Amino acid sequence: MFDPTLCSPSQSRAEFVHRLPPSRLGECHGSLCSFHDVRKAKTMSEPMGEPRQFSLIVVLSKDEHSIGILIGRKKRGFGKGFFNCFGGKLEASLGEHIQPAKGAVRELSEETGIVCPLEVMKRSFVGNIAFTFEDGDVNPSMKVHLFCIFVTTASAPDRGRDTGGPQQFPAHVFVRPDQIRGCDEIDPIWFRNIYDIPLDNMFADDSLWLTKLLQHYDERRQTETFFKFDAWFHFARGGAETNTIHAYHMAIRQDRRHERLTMEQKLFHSLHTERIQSPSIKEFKEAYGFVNATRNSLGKGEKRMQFVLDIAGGHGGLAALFLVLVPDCESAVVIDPALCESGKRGVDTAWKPFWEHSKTKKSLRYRHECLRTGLRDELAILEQKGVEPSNITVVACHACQHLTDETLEISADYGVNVAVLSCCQKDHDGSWKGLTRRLVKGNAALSIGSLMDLLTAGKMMAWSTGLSAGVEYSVKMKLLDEKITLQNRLIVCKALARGHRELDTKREEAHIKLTRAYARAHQVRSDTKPKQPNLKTFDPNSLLLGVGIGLAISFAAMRISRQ
Ligand code: 8OG
Repeated sequence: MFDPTLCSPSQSRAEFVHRLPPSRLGECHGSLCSFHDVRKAKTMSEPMGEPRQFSLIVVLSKDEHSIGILIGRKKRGFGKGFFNCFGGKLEASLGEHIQPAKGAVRELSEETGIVCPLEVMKRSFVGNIAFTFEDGDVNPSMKVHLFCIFVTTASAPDRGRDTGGPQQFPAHVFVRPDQIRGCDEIDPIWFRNIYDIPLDNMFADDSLWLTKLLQHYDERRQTETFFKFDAWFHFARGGAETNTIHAYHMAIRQDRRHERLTMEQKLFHSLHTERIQSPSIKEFKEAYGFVNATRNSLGKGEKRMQFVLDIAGGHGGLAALFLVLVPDCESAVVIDPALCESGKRGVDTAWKPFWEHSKTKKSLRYRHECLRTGLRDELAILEQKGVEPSNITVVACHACQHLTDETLEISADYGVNVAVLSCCQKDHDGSWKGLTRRLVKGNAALSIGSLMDLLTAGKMMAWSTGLSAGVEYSVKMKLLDEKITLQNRLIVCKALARGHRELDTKREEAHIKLTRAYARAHQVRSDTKPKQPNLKTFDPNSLLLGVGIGLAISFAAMRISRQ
């Protein structure tokens, strides 16, 4: 819990230039016990009754390069003239003692115009700060409930949104550019360079905890680690006038919960904590299984999913998960004539930050068009750009038979990889349906869905499939967890150049085996012609035996004729 770096000067590259000198910041205590010992020794009168309760909200912003902070100059009240974060006294009559986040929402809105939903504020709780004073009789003790939010200036299409971001902490709030304004109590000002904040004109404790918090987010902008702490500060007499600390203790809880979670759990949490209904949890699990099975079948490290085209992908959840889970996946395009605005927003809110912060630049695009024109056009564009067909994968989740057939057909025309999970399989001329009733194993008949999928896989394995594009397909059928969906047969077709070693070698091996088997069956050696009689190879012993038998027969015949 104790962070020793709090006691030493900042180790970071950038320094807070206006930080108060150590003589004003008091002694750091590694334990709460030793802090309280000093506090008691340095207090003229013990605080009476319950501490007064306040809210305090740190407002941050971030762009690609840095984070900024919004602070305000106090025009009146405790600490008048100081710069500070926003907040104020909790109103018990409004239920704010029970729900401090409520008070934080109210104060933030009054002092800055920023409207933060209560749920978001609750999630943004950082910890409690206890302030005690040497002259406790004049300055009663205080308990501050600290919150921290990030705000993003929303462009017109985003205005309907109030929250975003993948993790529950720190939360993001969207504001209109003209929304932030002050009030008669405080004037808000942005400090785009956090290291410039006027710490010499702020409460002394800010030089300790606020600098730590800012450094945390400045250094870890790309991660979602929490920075939570509780702190205790004991001020020397004189309160805000002397603004000097005697002793302090900070218990930092760098919550690494999210670091321990698997990627699947993080993605799930993101949907859950943002209360997103579309994509649904079922759709998430299905898409997650789809991406992993495709990745395993197409082979990792081959860049086969560099460009993904998602057919009838709706909200784009599947395409988004390819971007998140496949490091080499650079671009995903959803081709679907239907608009799914709320689902798109859900995907964006829950998962965009995961691919946005990856090392490679990635993009998700929507094309509202049917696959006949949309897919062909996208493939033609990639072809024109000189993209290798083997680096393109077309995917379709829950495609009906017709969609499956066309998706596979177009993909084979262009010689690209393709993975489909079919549903509503149809037997066009009805000739297979009857057969399924007879194809019984034990008591279980083969379903028409399974049979049609096998036939579809077979079509892709046919010698002629992909011929015009110079490829042939290595086809696998993967079964997703049937607890997620019963339509769980994923057909993954890997495009291989004709004469590709993988298929060639297998065919060659099969040919050799067959030749040997043929030779055994016909008792001929595969590498020699059928034998012709050859005197030279006659055994001399058999010759002698033959002559002997011949003589014996002649001798016996002579004796019979004499009698
Ligand atoms: O309602 P009023 O503006 O007086 O509330 C005081 C605000 O100032 C409240 O948000 C809590 C905050 N505050 C203190 N003391 C300190 C302090 O030592 N450091 C910081 N950063 N804020 C403080 O009252």
